[in-house]
Amino acid sequence: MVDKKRIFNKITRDIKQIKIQGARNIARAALYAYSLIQKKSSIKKLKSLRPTEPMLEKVLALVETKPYKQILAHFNDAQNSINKHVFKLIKDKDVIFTHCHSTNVSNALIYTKKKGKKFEVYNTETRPLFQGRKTANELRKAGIKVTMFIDSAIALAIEKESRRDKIYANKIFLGADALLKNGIINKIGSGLIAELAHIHKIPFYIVADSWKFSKKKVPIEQRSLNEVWNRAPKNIKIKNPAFEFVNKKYITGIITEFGLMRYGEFVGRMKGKQ
Ligand code: RUB
Repeated sequence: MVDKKRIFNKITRDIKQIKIQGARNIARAALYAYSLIQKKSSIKKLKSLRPTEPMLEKVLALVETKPYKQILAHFNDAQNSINKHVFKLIKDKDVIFTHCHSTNVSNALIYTKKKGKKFEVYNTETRPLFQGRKTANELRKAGIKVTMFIDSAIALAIEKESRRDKIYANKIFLGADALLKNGIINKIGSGLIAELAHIHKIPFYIVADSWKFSKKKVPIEQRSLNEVWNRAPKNIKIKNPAFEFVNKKYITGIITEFGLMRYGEFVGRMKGKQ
């Protein structure tokens, strides 16, 4: 029991401190944590850790009615299906742009590489917590060529006009924390990327497990100011939103375990669920 409590507490700490990050990893870890201490108070605690995570909520609601193994199986089943649909979309010589770290995106890119497609990836470092390094490392280990940009260089990575060497991303794949009726929520910076993609006519795809869908209002998590500037002078105001909303009008398509769809089509399919 003591050990279970210790592991439970470590998981909650790691989620809070973003050592365990990304909607899918958070939901999976929370499912495991709950399996250790199956109490109502565990659900309450786990849900409170990251407020912008419908998948976390969904999994913690399912634990009341479905067996652990059945819920767990969904993560890989959905990912395997997503991988195959992303594979179809990627062509040789593509330059794929991504932001932050999304397991749904990374796994699909690694699968596509393993299946023999020749493409490269541009990504952003993702301040203040640098999740872009995790993405770059994972992809590099899988043999994918990665070029990482500082966040303020997003335009250089995706605007044709800015690049003298005529190399720029020709497809954008972002993950999502929440899939809503009118658009998605993902890491801060995603809105800017979406607008640039729209202006420069670069296909902009969301790659996400459908369990991230929510009909509820999803709050945007505001994180500690110390992440931005540790011991900043007292009279400077700092904002540190973790996520932002991206309107569906910018989304070329969404790839879930149900395949590639227009965003409205996906929402139609989810009607009646949750
Ligand atoms: C991670 C992030 C990811 C989504 C999707 O933010 O915005 O794009 O969570 O990830 P943070 P996944 O690092 O603050 O958790 O595909 O892994 O579910």
